[in-house]
Order: sequence, then structure tokens, then C-alpha cells
Amino acid sequence: MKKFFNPQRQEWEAILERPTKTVADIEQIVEQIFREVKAGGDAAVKNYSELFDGYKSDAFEVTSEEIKKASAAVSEELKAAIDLAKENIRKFHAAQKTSPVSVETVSGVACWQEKRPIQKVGLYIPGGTAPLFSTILMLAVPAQIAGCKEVVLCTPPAKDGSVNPAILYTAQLCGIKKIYKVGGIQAVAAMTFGTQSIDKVYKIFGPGNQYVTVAKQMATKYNVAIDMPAGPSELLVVADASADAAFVASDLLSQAEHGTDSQVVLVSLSKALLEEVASEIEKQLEELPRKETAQAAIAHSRFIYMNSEEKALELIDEYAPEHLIICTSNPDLFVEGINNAGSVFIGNYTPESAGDYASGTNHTLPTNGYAKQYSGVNLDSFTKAITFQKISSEGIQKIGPSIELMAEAEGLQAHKNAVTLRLKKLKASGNE
Ligand code: HSO
Ligand code: ZN
Repeated sequence: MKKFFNPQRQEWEAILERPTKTVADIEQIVEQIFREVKAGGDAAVKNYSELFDGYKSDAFEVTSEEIKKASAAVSEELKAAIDLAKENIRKFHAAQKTSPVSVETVSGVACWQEKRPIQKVGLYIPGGTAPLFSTILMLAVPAQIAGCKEVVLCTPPAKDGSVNPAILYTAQLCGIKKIYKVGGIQAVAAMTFGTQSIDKVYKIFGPGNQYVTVAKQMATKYNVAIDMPAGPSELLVVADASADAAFVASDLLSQAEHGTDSQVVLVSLSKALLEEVASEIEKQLEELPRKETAQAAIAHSRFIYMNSEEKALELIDEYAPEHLIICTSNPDLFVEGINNAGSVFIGNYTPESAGDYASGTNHTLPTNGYAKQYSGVNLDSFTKAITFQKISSEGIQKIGPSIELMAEAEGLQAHKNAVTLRLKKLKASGNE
């Protein structure tokens, strides 16, 4: 870890800099795979599944037999835990429903706005060493509440075509009917264009490695939306002497074990706590099965001592962390003052893990400083707002003259005519 003591404002940017990836070579590969999947459909997907995942079959769709087997392989305890998490995520996201907004701006001019579901969404769930089945809950539960008609899930298979049972179990629990054993770039390309067996979608959600991330960006060039630009996961903990060093260390490590590029930052208002957390990390690291990954992330973590809460808040706001844990005796200063963060965790008994799995909030969040302008995934991520209006003869007479003038001033005669013709007709019929 790198330690800093009361860094000056002009040093903050360099201290908090995130790694920049060079995506140029990846982009070329992604472009080629997109071209091939667009032209060749399933056959191209099969080729790349074989090349990248070693899976030599075009039986992409998961069968009900496979689901049954997977369900039997998941323990009852884990099923109950998934149920609890699912219910909390459902409650929190169902509460995000909004009622239609309706305003009569001028008498006879009715305007309203209603949310409608995105009809077809695609979820990408990575496999590999940490198969994140919790992400299925975070995406499929709000998709269902929003009323998305079609939910497609892609996840990479092992060489033998198997998929982690918890992934399959959770997917069917969330009512997903179309589960495909396809991973990586080819999965994103398939959901972008559609193939003989995989449906095209309008928006793609979910985390992934840098290939998947670049592929999702490529999808946007073909009018497919994505949840948000993704980067390595991040946690910033702000703590003072009232924090429990072991808790703080465990939180920092929980983020570190995600990947060697995870961004881990401690902002401490106490020098003693900073040192305690550092030694706790060394201790706890020893016991972790993913020690090597966590160690690599910790190696580039930043431990920053600040002697002022206000300055600490400014620094945090500038960094805009994906996750922010506040363990200070005066949390309100940070809670009320923070402008830029994906998700905030308050107090010694609120680990990030709670939000990662089961408290109810979403764990698909903006990284890489995007918390300055993006929200995490929420119910609205699966809807669009449509506006409606209905104008009566009285209404068009009220606003018509202004429209005519504005259209004229913009040099758009046809726009003006669309109003003038109507006003004339009303005048002729004596309906003034
Ligand atoms: N911390 C991750 C989500 C996650 N953690 C899934 C465990 N499983 C990104 O917010
Ligand atoms: Zn996590």
C-alpha cells in the first residue's frame, strides 16, 4: 500500500489516479467478432466459444434437464440465503416505482409522462473463478418488476459445457426463460445482432472482463444501450478513531479480492487507525483463499491520512468512489455532504458485502469516477419515460399563436402551418 499524509490539493489527482487501459488491440478483436457474428450468427458464435472457452457445440441454450440438475446441486441453506437476498432486492426496487406525472400546463393542454419497460434486455453474467450469481438477482429482479418482456441471460460455459449450478438456479428462480451458455465478446455480439438461437436485445447489463467491457461499448454503436461504462471495482473507506480497524481491513480486503486491479482507498482521520488497519490487513490476508489477488490489489491501494474532515470530504467527492463506507463519529458530515458516490455504507455494522448481496440495494454501480454523472442500476435502468399530450381546441388556441411566432422565427414554415391550419379551421367554424 502507498501511504500519504495530509497531501496537498494539487497532489490529489495523481494520488487517486485510476489505471488507464489501452483498448486499441482489444477493439480490433471485438470489431472482427462483431462482424463475424453479424454475418454468420450461431456458426460464428460456435467458433469463438470453441476458441475462447473450449466449448465445441452449438447447443447454447440451457435445457430444463440442466436446470433441474443445477437446482439439486445447490444446498438448501444457500437457496434460503438467495431467497432472503432476492426478497430484499425486490422490496427495495419495487418501492422505486413512480406514479405517472400529469400536468395541465395551460387549460386544454394536458401533458403526462409514464414509464414503460424496455421490452428486451440482455444480462451478461461472468463465470470463471468467482461466478457472480448475486448479479443475476441485481439485474433480473428489477427487470421483472419493470415488466421487461424478454430477458436473455448469457454466461460462459466450462470446456465440458457446464455452468456453475448457482448461476442456473438463480436464473430460473428469477423467471429467466432464455439462458445461453455463451460468454465474452461473442455473447455481447449475439445479443446485439441476434442469431438463429439467441435473441437480439435493446439493452445489455452486467459486469465482465475488459473484453466484455469493450464489446458492450461496441454494442452501443449498433443502437444497443448498456447499463454503464465499467471499470475495475472500487471501495473508499473514510474512518476515524471510532472505527474498528479489523472491520475496516475486512472491507478493504473484500474489495481487493475481486481482482488485482481493484481500487482500494482508505482515508483515515487518525494516524493510529491507519497503521492499525495496515497491520490488520497483513494478518487477515494470510487466511484468504484469494490471497494472491487481494495482495496485488492491496499493493497499489492508497492509505491517506487527513487532518480535516472537510478536506477529506472534498477529496472523496473528487475521487467519486463506486462504494463509500463511512465509519466516523460524525457520519452526517459525509452523508449529507457527498455528491459523488455510487453507493454509501454508514457505520461500523454496514459492510459493503451487505450491499453486494442482501440488504436490497443494487451492486451494479458506476466506477472510474463515473459516479460524478451516472447512477447505479435501479428500476429506472429497465424503463423509459414516454411523454404524452392531448390538446383541446381551447388549448391550441391558447398556445398556438406562440408556436406560430417561434416557428416563424426559426424559419420553419411547415411547423407554423401545422398550427395555422388548425386555428383557421376553428375560426371558420366559429369555435373561438
Ligand atoms: N462488489 C461487486 C459486486 C459483488 N461482490 C458481487 C460480490 N459479489 C461490485 O459492486
Ligand atoms: Zn463485492
